[in-house]
Amino acid sequence: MAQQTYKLPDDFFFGAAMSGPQTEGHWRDGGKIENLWDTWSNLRIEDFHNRVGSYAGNDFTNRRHDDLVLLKSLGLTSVRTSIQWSRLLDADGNINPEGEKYYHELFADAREVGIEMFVNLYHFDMPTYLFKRGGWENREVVEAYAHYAGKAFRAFGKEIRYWFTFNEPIVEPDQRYTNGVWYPFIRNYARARAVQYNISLAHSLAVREYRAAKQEGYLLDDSRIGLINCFTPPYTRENPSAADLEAVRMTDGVCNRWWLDLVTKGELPQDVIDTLASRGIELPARPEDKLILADGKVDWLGCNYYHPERVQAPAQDTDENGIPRFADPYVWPEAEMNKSRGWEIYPKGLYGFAMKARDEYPELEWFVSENGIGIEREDLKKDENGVIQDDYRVDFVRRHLEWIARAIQDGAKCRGYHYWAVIDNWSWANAFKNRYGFVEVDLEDGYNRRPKKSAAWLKQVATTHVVD
Ligand code: BGP
Repeated sequence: MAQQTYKLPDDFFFGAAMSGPQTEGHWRDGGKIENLWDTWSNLRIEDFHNRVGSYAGNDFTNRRHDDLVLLKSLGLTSVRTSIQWSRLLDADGNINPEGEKYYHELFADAREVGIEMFVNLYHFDMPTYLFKRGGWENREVVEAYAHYAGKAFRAFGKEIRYWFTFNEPIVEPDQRYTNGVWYPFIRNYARARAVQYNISLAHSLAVREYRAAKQEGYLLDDSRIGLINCFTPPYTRENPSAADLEAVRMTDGVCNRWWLDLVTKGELPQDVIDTLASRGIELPARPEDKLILADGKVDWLGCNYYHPERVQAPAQDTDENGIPRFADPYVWPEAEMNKSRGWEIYPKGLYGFAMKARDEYPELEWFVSENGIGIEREDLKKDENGVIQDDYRVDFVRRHLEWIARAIQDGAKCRGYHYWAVIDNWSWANAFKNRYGFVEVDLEDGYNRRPKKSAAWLKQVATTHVVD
């Protein structure tokens, strides 16, 4: 695309995304119980030494006021983080007073600084004791989540305007139950879909709790509830076969339409459920579930976008572990890659999602809830003053914002942009090696913050809404 200047709307909000487990630290303080990352997953991180992982986060709890001031000074007006279930509630499901106090203080800091906090309730961080009872495969855990959501709405309802039930609910079924990448490293497609189904119920029950709490006067009148997922239209090869298009339908159905239908229509896509059933994958549905899912409609949506999905017809019906395959990855010969992360860079994919939302879900308002580029060993890219020279970050974000601006011109109801993660934090993939920030966190220097070269550009765009 030829470089030209784009203007984002004046009321388009610009901010930062982060999560509780990736930033807070203080994993055993203030009555916090353990979650999955605390208990197991951090053990896989090399160079552990209590400096990385959820144990220390990025030292946000100690620095939160200064961090919010820093974000504000970069022209940002909103920040999304998550409440940690394992900090807010104890193992009996009661409010942990110190946890509640922590979040009241955080939200008060944000108000004082002039930052609007967006709050998400779940960022892959199930309390360990609930995971031991079966996690998302157990209906009691689904109900425990709804109970937790109800407590959070009632505790902070007068302080928070923008609420989200889940971040990327498709990722836990995939990473924990299909790909075997995250604890408990399972490879079982049917169990993954059962988890996905139960998370859909959990989302819907939480929305039900939200509406009830609103009616009871616990929430701000203009508050909103939403869901955040990673969305992208899947692309296939040129001149696709019928089987390639079928791979597109199922990839889109499981990853995108599943959630889009849930949050706009209060139902799940029947064609997807039928195809799963035809391969022997039955969801753990009960007669009362239709009414629960019907309550899953939201006020708006967050779209996390990092890379496109490229798929083709699967070479075999099942993989070597007997897992049914509906699609194989397709490597586009012209793909531009972020080699650090192994993700394709394709800014136009955001435009693709925007047009899909405009055409197929015309009432739906949404915003870009995460987008960013993670690079390893950025410390090798410092100039003589110790400032990381990250021109690639400017290039990445500018190109994505251009496609957002074009989508808005073409009628997309996109209301804002949150960059992941303006201040470096630890990554599920590889701890602190993979850095996303416009601001460096120096692990060798007490977690000190130091703006990278790109920070000046971010400030310019966030304050003017002019992308050039
Ligand atoms: C998203 C998650 C974030 C963040 C980001 C970057 O899927 O919502 O929590 O981690 O991806 O991914 P990674 O840290 O694996 O590089």
